[in-house]
Amino acid sequence: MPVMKDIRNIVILSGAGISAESGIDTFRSEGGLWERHRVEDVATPEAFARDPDLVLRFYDMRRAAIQTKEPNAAHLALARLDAEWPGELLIVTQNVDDLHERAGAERVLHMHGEHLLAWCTACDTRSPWTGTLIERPPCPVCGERALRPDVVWFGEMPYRMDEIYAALREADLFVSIGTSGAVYPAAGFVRNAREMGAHTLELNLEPSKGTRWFEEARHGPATQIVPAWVDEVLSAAS
Ligand code: BV8
Repeated sequence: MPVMKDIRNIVILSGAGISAESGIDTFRSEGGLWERHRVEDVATPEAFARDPDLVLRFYDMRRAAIQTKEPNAAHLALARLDAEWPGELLIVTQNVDDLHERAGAERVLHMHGEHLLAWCTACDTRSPWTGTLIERPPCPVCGERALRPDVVWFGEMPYRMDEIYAALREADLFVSIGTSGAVYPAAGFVRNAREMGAHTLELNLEPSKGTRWFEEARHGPATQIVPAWVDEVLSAAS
């Protein structure tokens, strides 16, 4: 860990691994989502065009599931860091659950969208959504029956990329938590950060696909290694 007095701006990237101990399926771990569903069948625009019912049921099931889960110690530790860190901090999450927010974090950016939003393809507005979409409910804004999950599928542009790259340019510390490094552009952020001189740290259950790009790596369950790291950062900064 670098000398913390030199650290002012922190960018954190989180993935499914931070929510695993809350009971939310990851994608590529043993028994993960992609073992039971082919990505091409449920997480692409082509899949939605080909079989909308299959895709809507897949997201209806996951939207309902996350509402039965609770944030874990890793989410709570990041929320504490968000509240107490004196410098810039941005939690860029690839996750579409709301556990960072329910833990109390505020500076959260969902680059792949959110389960709890429905996107109207007729009027292009987004509405909070906790129910199902399979019955083709009317858009709360325009009334059209044209709602889809507000989730970024493969082949679609992730959200707020300009803000993310701007934060990476300013970062003194980039921390990746619970992600396999399998999907771009998120998997490339560590290299953007390094090129700009940031220190890079991987916190994951095991080495990710991109672990060689990180100056430092700590491996173990997020509920153990993330609170320990947050304690270290906040005590070094005080
Ligand atoms: C885009 C929302 C253009 C949906 C998701 C060929 C080469 C390179 C790239 C491509 C290529 N062909 C196509 C591409 C682009 C493609 C891509 O990267 N494909 C991959 C498969 C090769 N990417 C896209 O299409 C993206 N869009 O590129 O647009 C563009 C380009 C540049 C700039 C702008 C635009 C859009 C991708 C978004 C897809 N949507 N999610 C949904 O949720 O249903 S992706 C989904 O998988 C996640 O959001 C996440 O991003 C990704 C990886 O998942 P992880 O979060 O990492 O989870 P995973 O299960 O994989 O890993 C869990 C990790 O946690 C593991 O390492 C495990 O060890 C660890 N873990 C487990 N338990 C714990 C733990 N760690 C700690 N504690 C624990 N207890």
